[in-house]
Amino acid sequence: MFEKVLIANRGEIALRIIRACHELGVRTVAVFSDADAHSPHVREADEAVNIGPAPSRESYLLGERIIEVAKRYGAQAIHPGYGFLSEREWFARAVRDAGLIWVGPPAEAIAAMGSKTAARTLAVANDVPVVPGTTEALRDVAAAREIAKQYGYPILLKAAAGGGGKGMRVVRAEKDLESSLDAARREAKNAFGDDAVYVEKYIEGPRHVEIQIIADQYGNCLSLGERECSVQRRHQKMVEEAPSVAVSPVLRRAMGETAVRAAKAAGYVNAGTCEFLLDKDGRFYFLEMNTRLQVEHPVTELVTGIDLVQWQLRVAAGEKLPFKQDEIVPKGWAIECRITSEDASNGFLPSTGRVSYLHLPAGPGVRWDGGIEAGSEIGLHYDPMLAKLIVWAPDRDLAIERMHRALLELTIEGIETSRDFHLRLMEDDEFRRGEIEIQWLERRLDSLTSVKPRADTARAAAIAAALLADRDRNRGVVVTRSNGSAAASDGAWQRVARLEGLR
Ligand code: MV4
Repeated sequence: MFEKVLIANRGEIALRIIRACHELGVRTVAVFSDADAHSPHVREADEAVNIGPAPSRESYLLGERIIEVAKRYGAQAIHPGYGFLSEREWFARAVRDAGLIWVGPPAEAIAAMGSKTAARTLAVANDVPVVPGTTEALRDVAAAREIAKQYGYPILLKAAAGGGGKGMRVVRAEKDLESSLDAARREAKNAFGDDAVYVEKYIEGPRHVEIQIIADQYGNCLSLGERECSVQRRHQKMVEEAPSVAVSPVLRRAMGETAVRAAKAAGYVNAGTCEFLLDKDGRFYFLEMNTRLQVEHPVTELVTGIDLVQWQLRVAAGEKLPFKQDEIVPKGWAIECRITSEDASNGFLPSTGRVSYLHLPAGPGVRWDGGIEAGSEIGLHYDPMLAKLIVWAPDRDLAIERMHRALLELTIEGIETSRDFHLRLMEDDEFRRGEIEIQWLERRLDSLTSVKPRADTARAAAIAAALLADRDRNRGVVVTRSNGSAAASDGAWQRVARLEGLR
């Protein structure tokens, strides 16, 4: 195992990696920008080095500077986390060329999966099912018309260089083809500097299900099962779970074998994820591969018992995976809510300021992967994700109840967060029935964000106000100890109000 690892990231994922390192007896070097001088990851690491001003381009994206720091401080390896430099082929190569170990896939595997059309071509060549369609760029509208006729409407125009839904247009009828093609080309050109667009059959109402894989350097590659990631808004995931209600053991095995085949075809080593669309009839289609550790990795850890970050470090250090595919069976249910500094009731407007008070949930089956503490300044330089709240329980219903309970325990003051929005989500009947697909959240958004005050809300607010006023008068708070039956008839609002007031 390494003696020292540099973590080229910040926030919750930097802390997550520091914790894995320390459990393995590995010393850690953090890097930080001026904005993060007082951040928890800087304090928790054994050493920390300032690499520049707040903007990422002048700090966390300065690969050469980070490699210099690693060498100067005697780190043998670099873990990139997610985002920032994690999927930059040139950085993976530069780390290797500097004589350091890259805790991630080989630069060649990043390249093989980097272009969406290259990944699609690789998939087709290896019997990995993809959505029916072409891969070559469309020449003109006439060609588009021919291909659309062949596959039948609706079709989806996609940017060849694409990602994140940019340069994507659904076309439902031939009369809209020309204008949609122009629009997709324009958007692709603006976003990627390449106006190549190709055609896929449009899949209606699919789920986004992804398979976590991990591979060692000796040709062993395992599927760690699926994550259900359909609850997303504008391509930002909000809730993830493992397993998926839509995946049977038979389907899990088929998708797992497919993901492993795709990974092996790319010469993959380390942790990675194959993204699929899963349609209403249980057919799955490979979309792309994420060649990094993902935000939502904890739900997989909780249902498999496998510490993904530790195993990333172990396989990077040359260890062999000791698991057999047959032994990897998901146990129970895990759910993750991404806690962001966004005001859901105001169009998810980013919120900034100082975290003036923070109370974290705890108790059975609760995990908090956070990057903030009381006093943290939340600005606009980085991603609004502050933390992940993750729960495990024996089944899905219990996991939803547990997440609801944990969210009620969570208090973040000083900034707006997505906490209340997640509470409403956990209460939603369709979500509770597992009736979710990639468009579900955006359809449901209005009813989730404009919560009509219930009849007893004003009364609950009055109770809270009275309790707070009482506290502020410094007379001590009079707690009426409610017995079980009284608490049940109180209703949820009163219980919340009482709790908030007493805090
Ligand atoms: C699709 C699709 C439906 N049919 N392809 C969006 C981003 C990208 N990487 C792939 N995406 C999609 N491709 C076909 N043929 C629907 C989406 C899609 C989506 C996919 C995964 C997660 C969220 C999504 C949200 C909107 C659309």
